[in-house]
Formats: sequence, C-alpha cells, structure tokens
Amino acid sequence: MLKAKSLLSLVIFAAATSVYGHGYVQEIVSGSTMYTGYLPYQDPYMNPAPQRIVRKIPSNGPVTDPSLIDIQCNGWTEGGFIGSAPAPLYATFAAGSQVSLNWTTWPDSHVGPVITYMARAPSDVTKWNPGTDAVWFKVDESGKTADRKWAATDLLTASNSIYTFRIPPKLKPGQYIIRHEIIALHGAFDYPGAQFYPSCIQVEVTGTGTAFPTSFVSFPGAYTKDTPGILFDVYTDQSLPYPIPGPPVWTGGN
Ligand SMILES: *[C@@H]1O[C@H](CO)[C@@H](O)[C@H](O)[C@H]1NC(C)=O
Ligand SMILES: [Cu+2]
Repeated sequence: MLKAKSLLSLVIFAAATSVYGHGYVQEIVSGSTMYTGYLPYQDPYMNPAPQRIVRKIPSNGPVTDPSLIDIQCNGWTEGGFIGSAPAPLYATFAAGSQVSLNWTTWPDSHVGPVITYMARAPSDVTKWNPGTDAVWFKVDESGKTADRKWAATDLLTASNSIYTFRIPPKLKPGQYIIRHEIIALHGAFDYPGAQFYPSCIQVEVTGTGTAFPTSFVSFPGAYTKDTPGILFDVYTDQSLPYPIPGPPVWTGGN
C-alpha cells in the first residue's frame, strides 16, 4: 500500500512536471554579451540572490487571465509593485541590434505566436512599474507561416529554442522594458483558454535615433476575449494568416 502510494505520488510528480513543463526565457544574447534570465527554479534559492535584467516570474507556468496585471510581466508582486516588480539591472543594447532570446525547451503541443513589445521608462527602468498605462508598442511578431508552421513550437524548435528580433534601428535612445511573450493556443478554443507566457527584460537602448511611436496599448487591456487570435481553435481553424493578437508592429523605427 505504502509502496503503491509513493509510486503514485512519483507518477503524479512526473506528470505535473511534464504538464507543467511550459517555459521561460533563460538567456538573452546580444552580440558577444550573454545575460542570464530570471531562473524561477534556481534564483529564489540562492543566497545572495543573483541580480538579473529580467523581472521575476513565479514559475514556468502561464498567465491565463489577460485582464489581470499579471499579463504585463508575468505577475510578480514585491515592494509595493503590483504584478510587475522591477529587476535590479538592465542590459545595454544598441538600436538596430539583434537580440536573441533562449527559451527553455518548448512543448510541441503549445503552438502559437511569439510577440515582442517595448515601453519607454520615464526615467529609471529599475524603479518603474507601468501599471495600467498605455505605454506599450509592438516591435516584432511571428504567427503562422504560409506553410502552416507556428512560431512556437515549429520555428522555435528548429532554431534551437532561440527567438531573435531586432531593436528598431531608429528608436530614440533611453531605458525601456522589452515585453516578450509566447501565447500558447492549445486550449484557446475556449475563453479563458489561451496561455500567456510573458516576461520583461530591462534595457538601455543606445543610438542616435529620434523615432518614437504615437500609438500605444496597455497590459492589461491589449488582449480581451474579443481580440482576434485569443479565442481561436487551432485544431479546426486552418485559415491563414493566423490573426496575431494586439496592434500592428510599429515600423516607424526601421
Ligand atoms: C540556451 O541556454 C541553455 C542553458 O544555459 C544552454 O545550455 C544552451 O546551450 C543555450 N542554447 C543556445 C543555442 O545557446
Ligand atoms: Cu503548458
């Protein structure tokens, strides 16, 4: 009996870790500089806690309610910052540079788009919480290709779990949050059902550009039940292109 029970808990644990084995960004690379991401299964247990450029996330699991502040940076409340507590450090990226984000192994079933936003910090990004202000603009998106390959998992797996995007070349310098996410659609035939895996990377963008968008969205706010692509049946809806949620990509910085 005891043996059966411990075997059962072992099975439950194995199932939980595989079902719960969703993912997060574990490394950020720009040029020859590599930044380790926030590691939710290591960092909280280290003393002293490592300092990161990525805002804390509670786990590798998803945010499922896009009306919550958790949708912004994956829901870490600390020191009076609700849902989006700042990290102590920021990276320095040149405008126009490529940024490579190394995701943990992404489960095959979790198909969906990969989307990246930015928001300009009014001053010090390590002290800024955007709250519900409309400050976000989309800089990159990838949904489903004409030959029906999803950004996640197909393309991500084909590129060794590395997703690369570019900081808009003419974007005006300053401190920003990069909000990068995968939306997993395997349960999105229902609402709520889509799974959101956002994380927020703090950066200083350098350069001489002067471009800045004029239209912004908020998180929460950008995604609702009625946003195209949020309530979406990946098993029956073969229409192309897949409508990537959120505003169009801002191209004014290119
Ligand atoms: C992604 O990060 C993991 C963990 O540090 C590392 O083992 C792996 O080599 C990295 N992948 C690439 C393609 O750099
Ligand atoms: Cu999952």
